[in-house]
Amino acid sequence: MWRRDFLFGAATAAYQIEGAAGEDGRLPSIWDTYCATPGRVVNGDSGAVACDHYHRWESDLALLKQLGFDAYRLSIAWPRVIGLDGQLNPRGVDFYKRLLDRLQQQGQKAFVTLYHWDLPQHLQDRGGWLNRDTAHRFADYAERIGRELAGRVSAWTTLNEPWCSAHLGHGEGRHAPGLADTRYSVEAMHHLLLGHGLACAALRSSDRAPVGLVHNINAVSAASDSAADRQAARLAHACSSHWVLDQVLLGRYPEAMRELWPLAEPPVRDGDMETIRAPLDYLGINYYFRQVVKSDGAHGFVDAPLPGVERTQMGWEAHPDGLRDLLVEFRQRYANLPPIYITENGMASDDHVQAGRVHDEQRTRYLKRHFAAVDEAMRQGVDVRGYFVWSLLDNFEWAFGYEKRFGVVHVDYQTQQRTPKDSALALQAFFTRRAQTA
Ligand code: IFM
Repeated sequence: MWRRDFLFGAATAAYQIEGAAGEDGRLPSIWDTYCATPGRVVNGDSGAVACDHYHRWESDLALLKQLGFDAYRLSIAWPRVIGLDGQLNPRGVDFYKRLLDRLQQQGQKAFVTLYHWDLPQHLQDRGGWLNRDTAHRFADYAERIGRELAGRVSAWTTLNEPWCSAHLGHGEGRHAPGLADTRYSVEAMHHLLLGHGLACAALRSSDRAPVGLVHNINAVSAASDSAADRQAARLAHACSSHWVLDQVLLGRYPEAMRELWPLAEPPVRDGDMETIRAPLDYLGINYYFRQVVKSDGAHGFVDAPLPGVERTQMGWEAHPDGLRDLLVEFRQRYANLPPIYITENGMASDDHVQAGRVHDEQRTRYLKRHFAAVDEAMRQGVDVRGYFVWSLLDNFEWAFGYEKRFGVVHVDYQTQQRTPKDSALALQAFFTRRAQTA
């Protein structure tokens, strides 16, 4: 059923796995600062050591190969590769060169993200994403690293989940830099997407690999059939899906965002929307759950979780049909929808090693059901080219620290021992069968 050129990969991100926070000239990032702020992260955890991948990358890549993935999605830590003077830091860059070379030797494709949330702290000190200049600093970084790594990358991603950077980081304070004002999230979103548009051009001038953006979406349902709840669901859906896709694919902001946050005006200047609407070679979609909402009694929405539904360790509702329905909706809404990769999908569970095994049946079931949803979307005409499980390894789950385990490979943080979970073994068996029948 899966075409042989459909890519199955695993994904990670620099801050969540690398550790080595002070090595080889890496500068502090906003997540180092956020983690060091009491009360921000569960148990006071941080990515200072994480999965120690910076020192264990060779065995981690060997495992990636052994499990049979076609591709690996990773991110580059901006503060590792660009110094205070804006020049490349060769020691940081070499780490990624070695890693990408090994992937190439192993015959696995590299999907490389430039920004998975670890903004250099010195740029935050000058306003971060609230300062328009950060978009230009991002494009400089893209241009330099694009030139340096040209030929080693199968696909570039400018930003991972700008929604989270903008809204969780600036509107709700649940992510770094920890600001909480919807006017900030609207401003940060504009500068992030401006940076994305500028970086698209910079990458294209440096390398020939396809360039895309990764957006996180979730399904949204109304808690009841009342007009107020349906209106709430319409706004929540626009906020989670269209507020990114409309800008990058249609070159305009969704009207619903003005209804939702009438006081927050994006700082658009002449020419910005054309830059933001740079054609995408592909769109990455990250999908995890459904959100059920009701009216907040005014002009907004609040969560109204359903009882009795299947949930993951995050408390997120497993709802694979939502992924299918959203993909089909996007195909109808955006005439210029590019090919899609599911760049993240997966779940957290409270996994333990018992006699050398990790029995994560819920994850295997969850993945199968989401594969089926992607297959159904493809049958309905959506051009999906690949799927990446989140995540290869258990890792630092941002404000939740290390308690939430998303890996198909278990990590013992005391010993750094890796143990493929049953879900990883099921994937491995599936990849082997697929290779035999291709
Ligand atoms: O761990 C994160 C990842 O960094 C971005 N997407 C969602 C994942 C699970 O929360």
